[in-house]
Amino acid sequence: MTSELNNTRAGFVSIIGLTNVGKSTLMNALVGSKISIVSHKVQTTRQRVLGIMIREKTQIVFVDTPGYFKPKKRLDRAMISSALTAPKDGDMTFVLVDPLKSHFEEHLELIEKTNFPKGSPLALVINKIDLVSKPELLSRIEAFTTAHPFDEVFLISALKAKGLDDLLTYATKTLPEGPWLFPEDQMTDMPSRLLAAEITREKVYKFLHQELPYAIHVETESWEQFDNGDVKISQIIHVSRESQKGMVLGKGGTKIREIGEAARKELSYLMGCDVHIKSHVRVTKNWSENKENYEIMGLDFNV
Ligand SMILES: Nc1nc2c(ncn2[C@@H]2O[C@H](COP(=O)(O)OP(=O)(O)OP(=O)(O)O)[C@@H](O)[C@H]2O)c(=O)[nH]1
Ligand SMILES: [Mg+2]
Repeated sequence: MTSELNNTRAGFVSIIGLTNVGKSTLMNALVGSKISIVSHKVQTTRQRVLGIMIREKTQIVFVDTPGYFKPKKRLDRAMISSALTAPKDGDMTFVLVDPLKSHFEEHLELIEKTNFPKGSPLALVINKIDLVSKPELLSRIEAFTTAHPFDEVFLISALKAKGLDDLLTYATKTLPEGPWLFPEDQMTDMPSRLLAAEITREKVYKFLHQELPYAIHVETESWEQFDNGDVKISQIIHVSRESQKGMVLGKGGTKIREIGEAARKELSYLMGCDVHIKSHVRVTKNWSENKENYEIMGLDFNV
């Protein structure tokens, strides 16, 4: 394996921040592939997602995390606990903030609650700079850097791929020396069944504009691989109430067909083969109280 090269570096870079600041968009842009799902709504990412890349002799393992918000339910607590403990297990942290919103106090609360390992590099990454004016941006930088000592400050737009090279150069040079941690062609540790479920969940969010999606859980029920490489996937879209079932199905099943088609296209592209998806909608009360679902997502059921 090439990791036996001399002078290699490797490590984990946790990306943390409030919900909806663009953490998953950033990780996908850095790695150059869609690994973590993205939506315009809050609380999209539910578990840690690894995005692995190699630059020069450094293997950078980005850890996308669920966004920070005020937890109410068991799933919320599990998501936030997973996010807040990520930096402790990592070598470097990017704290991603959105300068647009008046979320200054919440950003600070997040930084206070996070268990940063002593001595590990901490970078403030201001995202969505395409949406703010220069004076506004300058006043935000001053406020954040006064509130907390960051080792570096970066200004980026994950969506427009601006400023990403500086971030990669920083990680490449700063991660500790050591052998690579994953095979050189591995891009994530997410099992294909979970990735397929995540892609469908993203399409549900995209095609349903109502408030309901946060009650949704997608499960890959079966996965068949044929000799010619084609894959046939059967999925269940769990909703919590009967009324939500109709919304996901749409009139005459139009909505679920639209969702399935979009998921099929994207998965076919990502996997480089023909994918067939059959989706069903099922009312499952309290899916978020089922311990097994947490295990699949790598979340702690009892926090
Ligand atoms: N204009 C602009 N929008 C962005 C940028 N980065 C992300 N977004 C948008 O912000 C929204 C949220 O992006 P996500 O990547 O899902 O945010 P997140 O922080 O992962 O959200 P959670 O997983 O819910 O915590 C999406 O609509 C993105 O397209 C950016 O640089 N500029
Ligand atoms: Mg996310």
